[in-house]
Amino acid sequence: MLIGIVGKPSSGKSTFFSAATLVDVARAAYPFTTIEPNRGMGFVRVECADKDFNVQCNPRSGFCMNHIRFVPVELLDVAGLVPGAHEGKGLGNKFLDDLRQADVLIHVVDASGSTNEKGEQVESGSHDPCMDVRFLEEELELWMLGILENNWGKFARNPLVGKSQTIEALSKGLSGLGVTQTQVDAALSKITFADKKLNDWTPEEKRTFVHQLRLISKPIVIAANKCDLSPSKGNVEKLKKEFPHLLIVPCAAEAELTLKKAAKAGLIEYVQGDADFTVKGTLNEAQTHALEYIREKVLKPLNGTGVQSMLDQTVFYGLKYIAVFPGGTKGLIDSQGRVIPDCFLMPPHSTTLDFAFRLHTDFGKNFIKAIDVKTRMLLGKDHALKNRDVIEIVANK
Ligand SMILES: Nc1nc2c(ncn2[C@@H]2O[C@H](COP(=O)(O)OP(=O)(O)OP(=O)(O)O)[C@@H](O)[C@H]2O)c(=O)[nH]1
Ligand SMILES: [Mg+2]
Repeated sequence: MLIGIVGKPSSGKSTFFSAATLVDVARAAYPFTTIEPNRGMGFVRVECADKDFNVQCNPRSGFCMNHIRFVPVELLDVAGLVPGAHEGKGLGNKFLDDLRQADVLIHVVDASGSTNEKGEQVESGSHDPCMDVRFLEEELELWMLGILENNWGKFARNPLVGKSQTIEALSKGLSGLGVTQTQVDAALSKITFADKKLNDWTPEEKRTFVHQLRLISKPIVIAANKCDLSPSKGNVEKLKKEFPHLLIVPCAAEAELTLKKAAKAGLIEYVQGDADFTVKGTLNEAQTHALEYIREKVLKPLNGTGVQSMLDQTVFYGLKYIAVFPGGTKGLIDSQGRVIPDCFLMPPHSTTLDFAFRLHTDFGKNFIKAIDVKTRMLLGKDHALKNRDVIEIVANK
């Protein structure tokens, strides 16, 4: 799972990335602080299956605290995006290209309205963040359209017969975007002119198709950032009213980063995603003041900083993924004696066979049956998995 973090300059992308991953990267109040993309691991929270069996797991990756499993997800922080980026404005297309492999995009918006569309500082509350949401969708789609247009001549010239040929041709033409045939098929099912020869598609029809494909292949969720600043409250309401179809999560990335750093330094006890912290060490006056500010301005009104919640909601609510634990050959224990060492994030509608392939191609190819470890029920290859299932795969050796 790769989550791209996008938005205009100075909206707080790198701060969000750093808060989620604790990777130290350049952050500053001037546009284009980030040029080269930053990659790191964040985590999503899952109620661990070890709780159901009254055991303690030994995660191979991520960690588990009080039966809350933190499952790794990869994050990619890219350069800021300005209007006209698809034509080369700002840093141009380079960072759009960095996003090809992303499964979903978290759009970090400056909800305080204190930066303009180029990321320059303006009076707090004076810029309307709704404009940023519209422009980002537009830029992404124009970028995709550009790639489609560049390749159009290569695949649309010959008269194509039938749906499967159209899907194949469009997927080839868009292969640079990391778009799959399934996604192209799904986008075609949303448009009314899918039966028309590609050569007869009008410019408007190409744009409509690209919009549907973007919704499917690069869905966008909104992190309404800088919610510690007062104009954010009204702006979050405005954003939710203007874009009722989008997942919008208020957050304060700077506050999350401060809390995690204070916890790392042993000054406070803070579990990411929690709505409060407890002081452990001796704080000086400035530290006390900063942490109290975060408690009053962020944690109390938002019930947390929103950063962890954004990641959780992106994966489980936005993408509707489920978490599935593999059971070992000895029930919950793998061959090296570890208890429930893995947890996999699977797309919606995944079956036991999909899960077998995810564990190992050989398990998929030689699949015999699956066992629901919680109920000991036998499952066939087409059985649809649900969140927090523990599944043992039985395959021919
Ligand atoms: N008040 C407040 N400021 C924030 C918050 N998050 C980030 N900032 C500030 O916003 C400024 C820009 O942050 P960055 O993380 O560098 O922004 P960016 O989007 O990565 O910017 P580019 O790399 O230039 O595109 C910095 O001064 C941060 O301290 C927040 O939650 N609240
Ligand atoms: Mg940055």
